[in-house]
Order: sequence, then C-alpha cells, then structure tokens
Amino acid sequence: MYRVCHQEEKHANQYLPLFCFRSYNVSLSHNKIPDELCQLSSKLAAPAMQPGEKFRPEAAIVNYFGQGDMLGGHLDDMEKDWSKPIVSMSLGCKAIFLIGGKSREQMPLAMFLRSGDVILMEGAARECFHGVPRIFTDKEHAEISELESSFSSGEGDSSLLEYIRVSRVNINIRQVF
Ligand SMILES: O=C(O)CCC(=O)C(=O)O
Ligand SMILES: [Mn+2]
Repeated sequence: MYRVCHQEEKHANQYLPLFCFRSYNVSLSHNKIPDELCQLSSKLAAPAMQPGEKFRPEAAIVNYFGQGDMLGGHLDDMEKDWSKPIVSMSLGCKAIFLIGGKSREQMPLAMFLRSGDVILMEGAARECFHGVPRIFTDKEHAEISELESSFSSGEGDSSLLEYIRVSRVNINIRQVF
C-alpha cells in the first residue's frame, strides 16, 4: 500500500541530508492493521482530535533501522487532512530525532527517542520537516535494558532479542483518506 523511494542529494541540506518520496496506493497488496495497534493508536491520538471526532488508523508504516541507517529530512504530506495527527512509536535502540520548520532552511531541534517513546505529530508539528539522522546500536548508548528484561522474562524468541539489540523499529499510524 505504501511506496518509498529515495531521491538524490539535490534536495540535501546540511541538517536533513536525504529526501523521501512516498505515496499511498490501495491497489497494492497490504495487510490489515492488527486490532490492538488500531486501538492503541486511537487512544494515543485522542488528545490531538477535535471533540467528538475519532481517529481512523488507515495506514501503519514500519521503518526498520539497522546500524548506520537514517531517515532523511522530509514532510509527511501525502495524507489528505493534515489536521489529523500521526502517532509514531519507537522500539529498540535510541535514536536522534530532528524536527525543523516548514522550510528546510530552519534549524531543527534535536531530541532522543528511546524504546517505548511515542511522538504525537499534530498541529504545527504536522507541517514540519523531520528526520532521524542517527541511531545508537552500541550497548552503552542504545538504552534498551528495559526492553531486554521484558524479553528475558517471557518466552520470547531469542532471535528477536538479538535483532532489536542492534536495531530500531518505528511504527507510525496515520489517517490517510
Ligand atoms: O523513525 C521515526 O521516528 C520517524 C519516522 C517518520 O518520520 C516517517 O516514517 O515518516
Ligand atoms: Mn515522517
């Protein structure tokens, strides 16, 4: 349902170096968003909705980051109604998230995103360039000990734990149409 292609450096600037172009195409094969994820994202989106309005989780985009991966500066501008929020959840290794302004020229703010953090992109932030220039996969800086202990206390698959120790997964849920 979702297509991503990276365009080259002509869009680059010093802070948000790469540019992504994405579009929605419902005729492409896609999976249903799991009910639990729909319910969770609707709850998390609620503070950004108008009274009486309900968030419709219509797309779930999953970004996988391995060592050295980044997501270039971009606007999420393919959704019909920008007054609807994007719920963005981080799992795994800590990352730097940059959020700038409505143009690429504006100096971005930097913040860490750790496993379990949720960003609600709404209002003015919904129209701002943002990106993920760096993730931290080394033991000292990844800050995933809580996630590691939740894995080791359950029956979880150890290959998942090995994966997430050196990776970051971002899931962002959107109302698109
Ligand atoms: O990985 C993140 O935290 C941000 C993801 C994002 O901005 C996107 O998928 O459009
Ligand atoms: Mn985005």
